[in-house]
Amino acid sequence: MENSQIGTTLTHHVLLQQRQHAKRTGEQPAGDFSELLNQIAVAGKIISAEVNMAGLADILGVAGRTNVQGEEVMKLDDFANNTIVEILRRSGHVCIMTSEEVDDPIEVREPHFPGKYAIAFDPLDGSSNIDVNVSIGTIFSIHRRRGEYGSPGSEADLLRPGAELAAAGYVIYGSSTMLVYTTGHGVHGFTLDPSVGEFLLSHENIRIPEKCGTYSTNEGNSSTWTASTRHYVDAVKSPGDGPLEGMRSRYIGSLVADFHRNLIKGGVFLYPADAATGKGKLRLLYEAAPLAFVAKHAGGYASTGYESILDMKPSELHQRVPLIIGNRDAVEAYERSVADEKST
Ligand code: P6P
Repeated sequence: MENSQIGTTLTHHVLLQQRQHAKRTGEQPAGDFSELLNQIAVAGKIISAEVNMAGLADILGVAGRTNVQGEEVMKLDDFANNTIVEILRRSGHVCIMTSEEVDDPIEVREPHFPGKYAIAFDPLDGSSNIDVNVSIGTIFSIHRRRGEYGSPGSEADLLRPGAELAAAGYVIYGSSTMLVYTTGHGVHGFTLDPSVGEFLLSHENIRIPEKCGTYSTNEGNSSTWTASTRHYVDAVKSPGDGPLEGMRSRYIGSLVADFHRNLIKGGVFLYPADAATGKGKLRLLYEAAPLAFVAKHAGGYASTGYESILDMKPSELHQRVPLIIGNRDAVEAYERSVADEKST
């Protein structure tokens, strides 16, 4: 008889998921993934504690500079990056990583053991919002490596379509710290109880609501938009009771916060292509693809406007893409808007 007063910890939940996987497939879980996810959770807890101090650090005038003791105080995104790299390196479950903060791939070499996963992450997305106390987040994606177990990982282990991901998720540092992840069997949210230092299951099997009541985009960029983007945004905000009309606007300017709100309440986020260059701002490997994987398994969808984000084969680690993500019908309507423009 389970003791329900304890709540479901992340570790317990992952083990339950693995037992269900074992029943489905007959494969006995090795426990590697649950250990890896727990290490990501440890990094999230460490970063959360530092993020929550950031405001104080600023008051003391030490953020990002040399503090009163003459010590170099790391910028928070460097701190977050170093924390994740070191924890994953020591985990023994990662053979190679790529980070938004580091140009080259980060290989795991002796004395650490190169494990069977390849990780891409944005250690602290939206970090420019820290000084104004806006929610920010860590985004991660996990591929099972292709090379021989124990051999060094390679860039090829990372440059794979999001559809092949083993897992993806994010940690959002907001009014509370939450970890949201999926392995393809439901999207599950855990809220950090700082009094015990545990992530406890708070949002089991998240499904993006049917109604897409919100659009989220930086309308300050509208001069760079294509005609189809302008047409789409004008349509969704026009008065009306249609499923894709009369939407309210919400834009935080922090991808994880905007995505998480839409996941919980329904909505569509757009960082569309620049009409002049055809390029987007957000990164494929550690922003668009992991969030697209989460969106898919919560019943949503993500596209560049031209193709599914999860189908894209990355050409390089820090590749940028346009991103339209959220309620499936809202994203597909954007794709139709783009197709209509191409056909005229
Ligand atoms: P803009 C934050 O800098 C970020 O990378 C994402 O978190 C966010 O969605 C986007 O850029 C905001 O960009 O051009 O609207 O300020």
